[in-house]
Amino acid sequence: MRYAIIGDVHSSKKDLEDVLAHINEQAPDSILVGTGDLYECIISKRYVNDRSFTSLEEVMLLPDGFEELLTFPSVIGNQEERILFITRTDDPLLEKLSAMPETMELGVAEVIHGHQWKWGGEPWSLIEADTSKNLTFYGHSHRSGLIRNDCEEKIAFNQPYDVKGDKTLVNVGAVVSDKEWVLYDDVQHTVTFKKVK
Ligand SMILES: [Mn+2]
Repeated sequence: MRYAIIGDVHSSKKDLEDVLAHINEQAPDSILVGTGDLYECIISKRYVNDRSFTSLEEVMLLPDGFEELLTFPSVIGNQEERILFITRTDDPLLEKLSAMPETMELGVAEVIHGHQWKWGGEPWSLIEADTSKNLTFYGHSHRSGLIRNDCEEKIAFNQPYDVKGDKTLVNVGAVVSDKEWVLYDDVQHTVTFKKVK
């Protein structure tokens, strides 16, 4: 089975349309899976404790037709968590957000947004990942990357990387601005980083 893994869309409809068209062209048989932060919360995290809101339009970017593109399952990101934290409404979209799981299993692999882990330093990067599988897909930093056995490797696009056996972390990059995604083949045990030209 092949999976097209995408995330950090941040409500960018145009970038998502371009990535979905690219996936449809390069791997039409693949199953779409999201790594979270599909939506952009427009309330800064500095103000989350100040007040709550009663409509989603006040707290998030929702371009016309964007929601219709989100036909695939996704784990929850920090943007969705913030939207949930500050909004009180019976809008069914809020219910959809609250049903997004923290992790998803793809056979032997796992998908998580990654904000739950320890990040920091300069440049800001992943310090420690708490994983339960040998192969984990995540996002959050908007930086495509591959960490095998705690060693970060320089990646090239369109080149399959073997992910069998080793403890592997795959950052699938961001749809917003970068138009990046990852193709995971669980029969060949490979991941291929992809980017819309
Ligand atoms: Mn994030």
